[in-house]
Amino acid sequence: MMTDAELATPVAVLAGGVGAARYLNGLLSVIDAASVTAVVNTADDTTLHGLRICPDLDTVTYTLAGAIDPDRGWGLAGETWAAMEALERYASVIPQGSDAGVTWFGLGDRDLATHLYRSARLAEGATLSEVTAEIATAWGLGLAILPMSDDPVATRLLTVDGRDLAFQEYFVRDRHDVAIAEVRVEATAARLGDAARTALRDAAVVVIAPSNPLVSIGPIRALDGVDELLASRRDSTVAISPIVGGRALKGPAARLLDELGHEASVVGVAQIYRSIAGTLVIDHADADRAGEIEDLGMRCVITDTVMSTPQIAAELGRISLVSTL
Ligand code: FO1
Repeated sequence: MMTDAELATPVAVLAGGVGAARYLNGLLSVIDAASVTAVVNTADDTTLHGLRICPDLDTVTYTLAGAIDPDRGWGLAGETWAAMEALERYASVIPQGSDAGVTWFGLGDRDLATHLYRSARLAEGATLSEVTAEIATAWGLGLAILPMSDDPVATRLLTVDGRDLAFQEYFVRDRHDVAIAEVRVEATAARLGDAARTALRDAAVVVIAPSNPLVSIGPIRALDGVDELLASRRDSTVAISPIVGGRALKGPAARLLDELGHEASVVGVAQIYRSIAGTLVIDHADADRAGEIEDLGMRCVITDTVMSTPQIAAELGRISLVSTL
């Protein structure tokens, strides 16, 4: 592990789910967890079975605890599904219009414990920040994992055929296999958390993780003051492109960029981030686009960004901290 003197710390990371979790895992192998704050998207959150479910927070927590299912990228490894299977009994009696008994969103038996705990604590009046910290501690984690806000925020997607979908209806139920005309972040009354604001202000480096720029990082940016704060420290803010060779490694980022009028490439990502990040990290596969990124006024760093091994993730973590020095 390198010392903080060799790498810029403390670090604040804007995070979505799987890509951010893998990046953070690499980062934690090169610097001390105590100098890392993850500010995590909560606009994918949903309430099912009366339980509050925070997919990106849980993906980050489970990944860093070494407990994530490595193939799915969400939920716990070695999971069992007895509760979901038992719910099928009620499928034939669910009244029209009821949200009860949903099984298209898979909640594993042990994962359910996290949602039970979170929901009970929220019902007692705890904030999402407090509960998230408790869950991270229970999983033995030393970094600060912060929900972007303690207030409800919801991403909604308007389909080309006129339907208005909640994020998980789009992502999981419809398997993001539907054309989108508009992404809306409902965040009117939501505030960036105080600890998150302090971390983003005081970090030596802010890293925008390789997450979906529109539906993972977009909702964090939609909170009042976030873009202004990042723009004011643009030279020490670095983004990592989640698009490699015109494709997203996971999820619908490339398709969504295209549908919403952006170029599905590292140059399209640069256009989205150029006002808030001075540096863009891209993969070797896109080296031929570096000049166009620099023409947009960003520094461009080329490395391996496909985190197929812990060593590559660690090197990406290290490079992101030296790229703004
Ligand atoms: N993703 C799926 O594709 N199918 C699921 O059934 C599913 C369940 C699920 C349960 C808990 C959780 O924390 C995440 C879950 N995810 C599931 C992943 C998740 O909803 C998405 O990957 C994110 O929201 C996108 O970042």
